[in-house]
Amino acid sequence: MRDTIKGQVIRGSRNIFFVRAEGGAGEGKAEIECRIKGKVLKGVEGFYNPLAPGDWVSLERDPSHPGNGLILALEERRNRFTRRNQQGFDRNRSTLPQILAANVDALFCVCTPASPPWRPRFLDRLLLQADIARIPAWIVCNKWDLFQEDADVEERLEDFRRIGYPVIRVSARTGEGLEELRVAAAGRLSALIGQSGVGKSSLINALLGENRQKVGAVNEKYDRGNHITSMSVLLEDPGRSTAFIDTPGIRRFLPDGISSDEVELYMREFAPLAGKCGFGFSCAHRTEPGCKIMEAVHAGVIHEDRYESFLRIKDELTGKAVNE
Ligand SMILES: Nc1nc2c(ncn2[C@@H]2O[C@H](COP(=O)(O)OP(=O)(O)O)[C@@H](O)[C@H]2O)c(=O)[nH]1
Ligand SMILES: [Mg+2]
Ligand SMILES: [Zn+2]
Repeated sequence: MRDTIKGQVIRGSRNIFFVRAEGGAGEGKAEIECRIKGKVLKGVEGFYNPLAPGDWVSLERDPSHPGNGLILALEERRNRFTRRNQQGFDRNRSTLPQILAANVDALFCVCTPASPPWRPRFLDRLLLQADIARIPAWIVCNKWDLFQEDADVEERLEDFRRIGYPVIRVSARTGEGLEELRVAAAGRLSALIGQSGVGKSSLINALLGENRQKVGAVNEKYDRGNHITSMSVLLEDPGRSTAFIDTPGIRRFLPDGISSDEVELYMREFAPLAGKCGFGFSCAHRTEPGCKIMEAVHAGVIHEDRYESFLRIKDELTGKAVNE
């Protein structure tokens, strides 16, 4: 290893990270086990984990552990996808957000029409976070082989498409729709995010053409998760042009990085109406006369379910309600 080299974080926990970097004279890229030099990394205070897959860092040889590295600094991030998932979140028990992926080109929000059940409100939250982080998001509706006539699924998928999120219906099992997903992923670093059991790891295996990630059973309790992936991990195709970050299954999701009165600035079909209500920015969008957001709901410009998500998220961010 040269004095100081650069590498990309592939996986890690709170204090041990695997970084892919030039391994030394003519060795090519290698995964180096690293620790943070001096234990604290500048500029990443306030998070549960200082580094996530996708991050670029500089490192040097660890003098006390030959073959290992010491991380010196984090290169500036292009973006980061974070989550808060603690139950009973409130101002006093506020917990540190976790960084799930960094420097990604695309976010694939994976959902299912069934098994686990269709949960569009959860998608609303993932998409909101994608927009907060300014990461282009796709909806990937996996297990399409299990789809049976379901007006709610069709209607909500159509509404997501209408407000500007591309929707891909796919089956990791039958291969249906996989080509469309492959095209969307080509040449990019994409993070797959969604509840446990929706098939994130199965999709990555299907796209990479080999079983790189463990696949779990869908837990009958659905909200428990199978805990096969507890940390994010970056996986690349052999050509190294296309890569994926597999993320841990998420049960609850509270948007990170905005306050309760900013939700209307980030939910994309609400944003053009923010501040336009009769009471301007002080409108709570619940009962106020001249509320442009409620008018848009009545006119069908904002879907009722999205409005319901909007109100719940606002409540949760003020600590009034517990995450669903
Ligand atoms: N029917 C069906 N089952 C699938 C599909 N994709 C994944 N599964 C199954 O769903 C379960 C969970 O998959 P997994 O990839 O571990 O989900 P993850 O938790 O999101 O990574 C496994 O039993 C998979 O075999 C699909 O397209 N159709
Ligand atoms: Mg998985
Ligand atoms: Zn209003």
